Amino acid sequence: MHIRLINPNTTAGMTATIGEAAKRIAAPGTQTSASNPESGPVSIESHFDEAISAVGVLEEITKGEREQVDAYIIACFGDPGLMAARELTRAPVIGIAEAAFHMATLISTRFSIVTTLGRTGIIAEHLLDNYGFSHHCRRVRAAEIPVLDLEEDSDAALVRIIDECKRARDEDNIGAIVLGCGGMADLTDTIAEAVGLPIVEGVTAAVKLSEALVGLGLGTSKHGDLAFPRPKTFTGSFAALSHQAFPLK
Ligand code: 5HY
Repeated sequence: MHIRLINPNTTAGMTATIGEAAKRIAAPGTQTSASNPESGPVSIESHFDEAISAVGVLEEITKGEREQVDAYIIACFGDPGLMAARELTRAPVIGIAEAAFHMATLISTRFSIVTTLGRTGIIAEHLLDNYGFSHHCRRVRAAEIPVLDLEEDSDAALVRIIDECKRARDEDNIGAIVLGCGGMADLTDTIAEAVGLPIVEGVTAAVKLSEALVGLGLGTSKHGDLAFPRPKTFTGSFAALSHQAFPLK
């Protein structure tokens, strides 16, 4: 099976970090590849960034459909464009936030999230509500680091993330911690060692869930709201999307 990881921001270094973490955890026989859109924000730290990045995600899904990809992972903790992406394909599409929430509730009664900037915490809260995990999550915390510090000032960023994880461990009465950024995909073992709690990271969680779904022969349902979009005219800079024939394969 071929799993495509889509980093919705346009920072190639972070795409590589995400791709390497996936390759390390993938089962023998699972091919993984990682891509990011050409156009969009270098990091996603707001609702605006998310909205723009979602279009890039959909372009990457469209490319993947022409390469016979078997499953897609949206590797940004806001799961940008997830539902729209599921409309474009029969393959499973998994967001790293959703994957991490599912895995965390399988190993703990309550978990906390440690993300990058406090201002994006509300995005995680909306997802918890939307996916029905709010009552499992004690707190959405932030290390107050810009996303690109994970690439550009990673040692200092790691110290702040570990400190916030320790505060969550000592104050939140939890059994596990969810890491709130795709750019943290290579930090799981180091943080788990330092904090002494199960650390759930979305990229690797989503790889394992993708393998399970494809292994079960399960894909995105085309009955109901995730059916292929109805072909129609798109105008202006989206004109090329007009009257696409689905499936795109
Ligand atoms: C992410 N931003 O996973 C989110 C993290 C965040 O560019 N990749 C990003 O802070 O919401």
